[in-house]
Amino acid sequence: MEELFEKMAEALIAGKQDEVKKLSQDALDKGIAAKQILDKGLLAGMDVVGKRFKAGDMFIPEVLLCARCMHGAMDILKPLLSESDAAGAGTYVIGTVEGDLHDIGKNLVSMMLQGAGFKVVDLGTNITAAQFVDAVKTHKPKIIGMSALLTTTMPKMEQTIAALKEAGIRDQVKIMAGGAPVTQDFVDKIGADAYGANAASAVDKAKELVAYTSV
Ligand code: B1M
Repeated sequence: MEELFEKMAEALIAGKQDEVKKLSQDALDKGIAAKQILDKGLLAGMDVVGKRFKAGDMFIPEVLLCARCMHGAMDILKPLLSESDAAGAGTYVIGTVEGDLHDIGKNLVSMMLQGAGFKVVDLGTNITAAQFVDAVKTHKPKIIGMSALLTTTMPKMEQTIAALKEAGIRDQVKIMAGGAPVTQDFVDKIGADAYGANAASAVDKAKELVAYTSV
């Protein structure tokens, strides 16, 4: 069984979408639980991908291929996983802020978070402060993540935090911000809880925030 998990992780790291899907189906046919396939095969592979990406040994196109492998296999596994199992790390609401249509980085972060076991609610792009507030009320996430690629849309992050405060729900959620022009200093200044410099570090920070809120 371990050999099958290893093959699955290796195929995922190599970005072989059909093979990952086939190996996942083979494992199910052998009676292996979907949760085990997710944890020991797919997430084990994504963990390596995250580490290599962070170390600069893998690049965005390769990471996107791995994320696609994950998605392909998840299509088979999702119906067999209970919601609580699939979202072991908690719910994460993500979106690109108002006025900003860039979504490649956000999508990458979103896929990596799913790979790490978060249930991701992706609001899309051009998301207003009011939409973030509504999403927190509706989905009750542990974390919300805002992405901005334009210097002109960065202030929307601070406005969103102000709107959450005004709605009285700031303390119910951790807030993460990222995107090319965003820095740790900026994140500190606007009062967010964590800065994600890239997709891999966003996942690490999200895990830390969840561990912190679970204590
Ligand atoms: Co735009 N654009 N763009 N663009 N674009 C930039 C951002 C720009 C730097 C290009 C430049 O001038 N050199 C510039 C911004 C300048 C500034 O504000 N200082 C710019 C501009 C000006 C514009 C327009 C205004 C151009 C125009 O119309 N005159 C316009 C704005 C549209 C709008 O949003 N309202 C525009 C449009 C576009 C396209 C539609 C053509 C396209 C977007 C397509 C899409 O996203 N679907 C586009 C692109 C592709 C870019 C560049 C070339 C690439 C961005 C990208 O996807 N990078 C970009 C130049 C550049 O960055 N080199 C540029 C790859 C991506 C994986 O990286 O998004 O940084 P990134 O995400 C990283 C991290 O930042 C982090 O993790 C990701 C993975 O490591 N991260 C997070 C991101 N979000 C995170 C959230 C987190 C944590 C980490 O927690 C929640």
